[in-house]
Amino acid sequence: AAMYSGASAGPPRRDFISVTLGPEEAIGVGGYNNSKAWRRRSCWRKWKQLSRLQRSVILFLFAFLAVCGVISYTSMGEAWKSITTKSLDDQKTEQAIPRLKLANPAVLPAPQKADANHGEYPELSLQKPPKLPHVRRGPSNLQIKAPQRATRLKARHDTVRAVEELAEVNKVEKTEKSIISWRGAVIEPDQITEPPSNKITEPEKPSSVEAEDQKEPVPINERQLAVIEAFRHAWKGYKDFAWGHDELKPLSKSYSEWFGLGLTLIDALDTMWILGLKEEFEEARKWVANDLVFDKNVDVNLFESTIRILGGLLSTYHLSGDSLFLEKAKDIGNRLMPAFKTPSKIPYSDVNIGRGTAHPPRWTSDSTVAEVTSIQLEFRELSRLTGDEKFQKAVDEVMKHVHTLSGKNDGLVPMFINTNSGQFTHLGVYTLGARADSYYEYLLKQWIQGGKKENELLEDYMKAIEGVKKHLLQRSEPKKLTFVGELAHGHFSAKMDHLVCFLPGTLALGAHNGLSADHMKLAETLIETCYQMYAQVETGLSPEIVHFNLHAQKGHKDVEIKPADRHNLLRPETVESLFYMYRFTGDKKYQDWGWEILQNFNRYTRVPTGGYTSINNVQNPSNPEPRDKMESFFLGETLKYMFLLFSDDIDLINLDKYIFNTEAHPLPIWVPA
Ligand code: DMJ
Repeated sequence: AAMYSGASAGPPRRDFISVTLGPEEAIGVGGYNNSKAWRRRSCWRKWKQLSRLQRSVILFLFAFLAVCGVISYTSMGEAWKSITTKSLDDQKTEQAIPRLKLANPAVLPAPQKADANHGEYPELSLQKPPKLPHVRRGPSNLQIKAPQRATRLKARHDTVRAVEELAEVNKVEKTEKSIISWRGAVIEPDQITEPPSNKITEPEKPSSVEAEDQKEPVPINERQLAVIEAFRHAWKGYKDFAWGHDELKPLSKSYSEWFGLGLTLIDALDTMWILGLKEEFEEARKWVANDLVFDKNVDVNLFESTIRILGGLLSTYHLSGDSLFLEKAKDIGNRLMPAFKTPSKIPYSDVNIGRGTAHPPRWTSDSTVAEVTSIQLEFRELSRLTGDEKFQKAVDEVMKHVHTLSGKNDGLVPMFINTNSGQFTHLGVYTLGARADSYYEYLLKQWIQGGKKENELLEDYMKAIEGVKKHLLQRSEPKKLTFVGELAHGHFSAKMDHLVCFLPGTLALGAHNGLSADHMKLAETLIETCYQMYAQVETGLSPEIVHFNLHAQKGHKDVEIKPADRHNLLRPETVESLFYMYRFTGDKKYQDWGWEILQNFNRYTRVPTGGYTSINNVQNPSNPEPRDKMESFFLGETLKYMFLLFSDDIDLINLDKYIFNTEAHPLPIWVPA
């Protein structure tokens, strides 16, 4: 090629040169533009010289190469895009992975709180991120091993694959969940729980109850057997005459409706589970599955339906692991939400669960303080389980608002709050009884439920107990019983509701959780008083309200009863406190006191044909005047606490892992002690 260089040979003949010259020579002779035009022409000629077949083959090759080029360009583009948007995708993947972890039923959900935590409860924003399934806390026999598959998902960081695999994992576990593991009276929390943290959207289930988690049942003792017998008798009446209705009327062998939602049946579900009444439980479960319908044009009381229905369904879900109960809990929880649509966000007392409307009672726009501040444990837990923060947001807002309100007296709250203004009304009256009681109980219990981080709850609780000591404690004559009276516009009244007898148990629970030892001392003196409210009465059953004598009078006991107050509704508060006191002290006298009470219920309130009845006159053993009504809390609370009181198994609803709502439905503590 060098010998025919254009530089030495002069202007070439195009045909000859077009065949023999290399590119170097062409550029050297005529410059780049000239040679390009020339090459185009010579190529065209060459093309024309090819046969049709040759041309077709070349064209086909070109077409094939073009297709390949397009394909490889597309995938290069993707690769490029993924490089340039790497940080964004990384974020997405990181978000997706924790979600997957949360969605793994091996760990209970840890929803939200993010917004609600700012400001009022700053500590909550420090809550830990969700844990990997394999780093769960708690005794090893309670830990459910994470499916290996779910762990692998994290390492792979392949979001699409991970989602598919997760669906498979969930499918398998869903099938497992539909089989209820019956553990009767030996209850262990079947999951390690976490405090709220990230928002999640996947519904969660408790971890499956595996064989290795099962313990040998602790034998049931005589007194517990007596409770089981009492429960069965009560249940027989309910089943025979009131099945699926709210309350049994044992004398008239009929029933009464309050909300028309099978209140007694729902309230009793977890009691049956704890007492080990498998057949009864299964039968009741069927009713819940087939007949419990919330889509009804009916007004329900927000507080009562929250503590009994929502609370009962949530605790039964936790104990049984049966998702039916969670589904029902979600349904009723959603239907109760319209109550919070008020100008002040303090909820109305009543909700129509079918229509989705809410309203205050006809005569006032006030709500009861205890009612609006004793629905928090349940709605907070519902948020944690569903990943939907709206439930918790609504109830936390109420607590934050009440925290800042004026009108308290050394931490003691009035009994009413206005749903328009958000202010306390009827100022100046303070009680630990009706309309205020469980406000105090839920301050402590929310603090425990949330892992003892929400300082304002603790602050309000501690202040309130100081307020009780300062304003409401007095001693009676002749026995010098310490009791909790009431304050009305500066005047002390020696009146105490039986409802106040929740207080010794709550104080003991606080002391057990690290609060002042003084609280335990006060609990010990107050439970003695509550016991005397039974022991000093002719039937050995407490009236609804007592008045204590402040001055010794010959022939008078400490406890006086007014004719209007001498009824007994089979209430649980004293037995509840006896249970806490026995758990924390081991002092058998508390069991003995409870045993006396059970015997007196059997003596004066048991109806031979089935069921127990409220009575009108605790002072008349020969005719206690049955009222013909068995309240749902007799099965939901009184008999449950009785059974637990007589048990020596601290793992039968371990108080470091569960917190009882005010209707005795145990809910998990988010970060167990
Ligand atoms: C129950 O519904 C609850 O214990 C509530 O806190 C008070 N009233 C009854 C039992 O007395």
